[in-house]
Amino acid sequence: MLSGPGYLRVMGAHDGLTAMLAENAGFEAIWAGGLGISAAARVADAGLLTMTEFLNAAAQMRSACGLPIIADVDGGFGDVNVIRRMVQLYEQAGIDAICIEDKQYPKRNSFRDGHQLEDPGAFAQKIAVAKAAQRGTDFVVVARLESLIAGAGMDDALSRAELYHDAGADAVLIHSRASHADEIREFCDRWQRTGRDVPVLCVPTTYASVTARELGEMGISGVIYANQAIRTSTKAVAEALASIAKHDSSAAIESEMTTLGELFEMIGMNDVLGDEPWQGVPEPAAKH
Ligand code: SPV
Ligand code: MG
Repeated sequence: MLSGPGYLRVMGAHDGLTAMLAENAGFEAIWAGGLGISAAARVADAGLLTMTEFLNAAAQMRSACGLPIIADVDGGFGDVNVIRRMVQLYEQAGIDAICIEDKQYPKRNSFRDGHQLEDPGAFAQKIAVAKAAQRGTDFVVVARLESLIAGAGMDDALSRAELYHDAGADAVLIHSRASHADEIREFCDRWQRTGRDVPVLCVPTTYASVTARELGEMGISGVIYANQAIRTSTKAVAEALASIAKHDSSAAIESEMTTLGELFEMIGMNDVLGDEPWQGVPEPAAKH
């Protein structure tokens, strides 16, 4: 999935409908992101939702769109035994990839403070167990590096990346919250010099002015827009509801809303069976 030429643009979704909207907009993959899924439930992104809640959200996206799905699974929800079961459940649900991050429980969202990195060896073992647990050959395990987020530095990120790759990671995600892409560029340069042909993903939330194409030119294989969908919809809904409350009417925002016809089309209302009279079982086509 991540090993082809060029880079994937991966859109963060939090439910089936946003996954479908991402597919319609032309993205190449879905990020079933913990922040988005948590926010949609109005719960903090702090290791509070259970694995089942994360999995159900990803499975709903699976039903709603045909794109590859990379599921954010925080630190893996537990020890290596939990990791093993988690991989099997995600794979059975048709999820293409999981991304496990090297932070201790309870994790904090990467744009907050107070991070505790996992011991590198213990995390490498989680990756090895995850890879051993998959039943098919195509399932992808992404090891997410939080060294730059936790202030542990670039050397730590690179040595962990090598360790996680040796443990079987199919790809790494280098997370940065710098306001420019210098850290991403440096990581990619140094990673390429190791001679390891392993895809690198990134999340350009704070360095949003850098395009996916520019990140691709630095050596990035997957650009994840992790939270733009939930942030867009939150703002749009809040503004629309405020307008209706203020005017005691929705007339002022009619043109800003999806029409009922468009919504019906999106959710397959036109394919609902049973609205037409029973015609009997169709005759088989005549053979010549
Ligand atoms: C998420 O979308 O939940 C992520 C990415 O983990 S970030 O919020 O950028 O840490
Ligand atoms: Mg997350």
